[in-house]
Amino acid sequence: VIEAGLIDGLRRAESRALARALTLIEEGGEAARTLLAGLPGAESDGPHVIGITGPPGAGKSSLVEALGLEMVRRGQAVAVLAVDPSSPFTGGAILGDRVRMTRLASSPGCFVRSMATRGALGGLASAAADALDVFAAAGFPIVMVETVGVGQDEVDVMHVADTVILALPPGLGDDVQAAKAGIMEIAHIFVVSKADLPGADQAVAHLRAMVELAPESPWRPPVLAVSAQEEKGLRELLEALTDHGKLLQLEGRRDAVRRVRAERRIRRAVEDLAWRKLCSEQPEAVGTEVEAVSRRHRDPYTAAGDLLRLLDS
Ligand SMILES: Nc1nc2c(ncn2[C@@H]2O[C@H](COP(=O)(O)OP(=O)(O)OP(=O)(O)O)[C@@H](O)[C@H]2O)c(=O)[nH]1
Ligand SMILES: [Mg+2]
Repeated sequence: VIEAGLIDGLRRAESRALARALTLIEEGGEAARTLLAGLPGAESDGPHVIGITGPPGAGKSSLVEALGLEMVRRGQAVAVLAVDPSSPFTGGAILGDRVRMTRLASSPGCFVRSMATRGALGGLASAAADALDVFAAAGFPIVMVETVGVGQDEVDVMHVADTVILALPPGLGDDVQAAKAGIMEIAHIFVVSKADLPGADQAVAHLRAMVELAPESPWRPPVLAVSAQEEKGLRELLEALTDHGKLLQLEGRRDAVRRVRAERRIRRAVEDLAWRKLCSEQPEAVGTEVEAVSRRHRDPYTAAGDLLRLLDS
């Protein structure tokens, strides 16, 4: 189902092959699965995956581009995936405008792509994880994944990252809680973005006080002030990223994270495949159970148990 030469193109990190592969991933379905099954096995540890999240307009894309350009200056190739759950109906064009990383996108060896939603089941988090397999096959040492931090879907997307940066602009004050609690918990680095604006120092102090409250752990999330516009604080942020990357290499942490991630992906695939199989092979049984549960004649767990038994036969 997939074009000859696509996998070879990916191995060589050709932009056209990458774009094509990510379109297939985005659409989901048979072609995506064929592609994923045909990707070469891991020869290295895979990329350091850096997640960047935060409220709408927090300056995430600007931060990703500034960081990416700094990495390029240091001789590293970077891939960026901007995942946008908020506009499943807009398609590519508007998204393309929002992801203004033109300087990074045109840097040699770099690749920038936005991804809206996935046609098939599985959701954004699955699509993001699948996309990372493509970037790994292309040999990128660093992949940055941007998503707006507003809901559970986005927290799920951030689970694909080794290191999560939460970007919060000054002026949020006590509304830091506006950022989803779940995202605060998975952040490894807090960035006060747009630090050239007034109120950055207070925001840093506020976040530091909050981080102090967290229980003792091998990694205490640093709080850094960064201005993408004035290119300030980027060096410190890169250092923090490197430090966190090193910590992950210690004591097989990376392997443990990888196992958790693999389990999550398989679990989602099992759920999807089982559900799809039921809907295509046993539509009447599914319909009967939906009716019974909606009328509270049955509970969903009994219904699920009965439907799963149908899969065995
Ligand atoms: N003053 C200042 N403005 C910035 C900085 N970084 C970004 N901005 C501005 O903030 C606005 C949003 O920036 P983006 O980088 O698109 O923010 P985003 O978080 O990616 O936005 P969404 O993806 O739409 O949620 C733009 O108008 C930027 O010019 C900064 O360091 N300082
Ligand atoms: Mg953005």
